[in-house]
Amino acid sequence: MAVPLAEFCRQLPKVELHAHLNGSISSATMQTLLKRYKNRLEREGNETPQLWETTILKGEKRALADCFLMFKMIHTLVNDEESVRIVAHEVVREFADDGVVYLELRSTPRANPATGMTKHSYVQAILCGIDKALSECRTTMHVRLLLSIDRRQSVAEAMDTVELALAHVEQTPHHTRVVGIDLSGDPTVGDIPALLPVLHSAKERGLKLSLHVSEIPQRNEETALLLSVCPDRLGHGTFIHQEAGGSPELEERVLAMKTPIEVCLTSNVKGQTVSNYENHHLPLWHKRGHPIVICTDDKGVFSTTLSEEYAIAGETFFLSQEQLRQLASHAVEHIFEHDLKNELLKLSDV
Ligand code: 6MZ
Repeated sequence: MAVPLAEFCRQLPKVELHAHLNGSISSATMQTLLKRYKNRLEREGNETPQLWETTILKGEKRALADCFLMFKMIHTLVNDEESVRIVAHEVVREFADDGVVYLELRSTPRANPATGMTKHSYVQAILCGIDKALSECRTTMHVRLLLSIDRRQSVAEAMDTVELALAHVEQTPHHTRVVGIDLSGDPTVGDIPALLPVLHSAKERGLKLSLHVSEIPQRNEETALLLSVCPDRLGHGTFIHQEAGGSPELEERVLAMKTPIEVCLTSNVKGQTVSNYENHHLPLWHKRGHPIVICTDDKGVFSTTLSEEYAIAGETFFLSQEQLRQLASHAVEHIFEHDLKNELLKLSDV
């Protein structure tokens, strides 16, 4: 008898390639962070400021702009090395529990002079949390990290992130966890032409690139510029395909480049860039045989899991369990850690 879809998707060995650390915090961890934050304010004799919601529950939606307000709120709570360690540890543990065998997390290095956290110690704290989670993990799991450039950052800040990533690679040449750079942040802001040389430099110096492109409509020109850097993967790309409101030229260019697209179903529906699951661009690419990878984006903010995203894709687009297994297996080809591909392919073939 066939295994029910939800259970099949949970058991499937999965690869998560698009997960923002601070967007992936579960409500349970958020409670821990809130308690820590309130205790600290009380100790210092300060009043707790108004706290907003940090998760969009099942069946609810928000404007994309409101999602970015949630990240601001989360950053208020994740404001020192210990909170970063807690978050990285819990997020990795939860992905492991969900059957993820290879995880590429991404996060924007942040300094906070008030707590002594520097961008360097921020990254160290993530690595420390990942190591702790892996040491406790009962199953095989691999984790890598991309450092994110926020679109609103200056060229100097973006370059600092590239240098930080390269410094980590140099310090740990044979077992580096930092494998690349992500470009993300509010898609309505930022000076992309100014950031292009930084992205080129990262690529030339050996870092992999995953760039958010066309997450909102009418960004064809900007997306064309970002494609000129030859990114290794694209985040969202919701409005590239001509049937999704992009352009035939852009669609053909992406098809010819064969650049994998990280698709985030629930994120796009809850953030209201896509009206419903049925109207998502996933099947448009899948039909053309273009590589897509199902991802969560922000499993905490959007209240989802990678297993649920596979199940939603299966149900919405009438994909068989065998097709879902193939999607999970093909995702391995697009990981940024080349040396693990064979080992992971064996896992996903069972
Ligand atoms: C663009 C996003 C995003 O870096 O603090 N981020 N950027 N589009 C999205 N779609 C909803 N979701 C998250 O994680 C939070 C940060 O990731 C980016 C934003 O810059 C957000 O502030 P980190 O770990």
